[in-house]
Amino acid sequence: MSAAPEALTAQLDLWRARMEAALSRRLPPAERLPERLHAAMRYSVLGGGKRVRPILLLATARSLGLAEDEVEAAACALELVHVYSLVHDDLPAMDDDDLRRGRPTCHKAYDEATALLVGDALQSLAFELLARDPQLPDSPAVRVRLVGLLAEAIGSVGMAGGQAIDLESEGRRLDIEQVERMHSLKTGALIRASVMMGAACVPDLDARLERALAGFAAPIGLAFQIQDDLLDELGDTATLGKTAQSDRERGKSTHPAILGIPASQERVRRLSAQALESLAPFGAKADPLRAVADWLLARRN
Ligand code: GRG
Repeated sequence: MSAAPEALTAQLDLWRARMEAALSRRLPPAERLPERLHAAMRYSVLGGGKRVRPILLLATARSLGLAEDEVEAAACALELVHVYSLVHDDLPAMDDDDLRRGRPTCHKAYDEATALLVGDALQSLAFELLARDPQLPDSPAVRVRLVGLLAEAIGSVGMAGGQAIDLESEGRRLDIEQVERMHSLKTGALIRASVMMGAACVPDLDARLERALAGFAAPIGLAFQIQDDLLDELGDTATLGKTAQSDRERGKSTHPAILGIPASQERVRRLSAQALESLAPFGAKADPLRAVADWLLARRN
């Protein structure tokens, strides 16, 4: 069902190059006042990261027959809010990390106040793009749907809420249902939005296809986070580009900590199968999404 590995690698490289250029064009130039803030925004966003969320949106768009140009600004908005969350998460008040994407974290390369402002400004820019970017479909209804989906995904009933639960539960033992609920907010909500924002760009999308995409996105979001926790446990800092074994050191409740490695890997396999089953109504049209799902769950960083 999925693309050959070389074809997929070439496609991922093309999508990443497209996103690098698209993000660079939409970020304020480093020479523009206030220069230090703009330089720190560009430092944090450009030149790294897998671009998972934009790639999920681009693959969804392809499966729905949309042109990539039409969704490029929405893909940028997703990456901007994701980078905002990483920059804030790395701060001493949260996870206190020195390394991100193989480089010093934003507050190490600049300073803590700048890192706070970088996160704030990236979040604002994301919503400005959804409201105003000329490349998005010229429909106020589509733009309002996109704003609503992204806002809900990252607020207190989405990513920020999941992060709050994660911080509150450090050093406490959660059961596996509580961990999965936390993950579905902290990571899953933005992954789900990446797919559903593609769906939102199609006016009058068939309800069966919309349900199929929602049924794909939820298990993929959870499987992605479990895979991330497995990589944290099994990977090394150089390959990951961030500090390995950090969850264990912080006493975090994760799938590997609670269930062990083999059962966590089995959970990823089951969630992945559930996600792929959900795409059945698309037939071969959803092959781009199937290929991206395979890549996400076989990744090494
Ligand atoms: C600060 C509101 C707020 C939220 C922070 C994203 C996040 C929530 C915390 C980062 C720590 C973490 C492990 C989150 C889980 C999500 C995740 C797997 C993030 C890393 O995403 P990747 O692998 O990173 O897509 P790259 O660098 O490739 O973009």
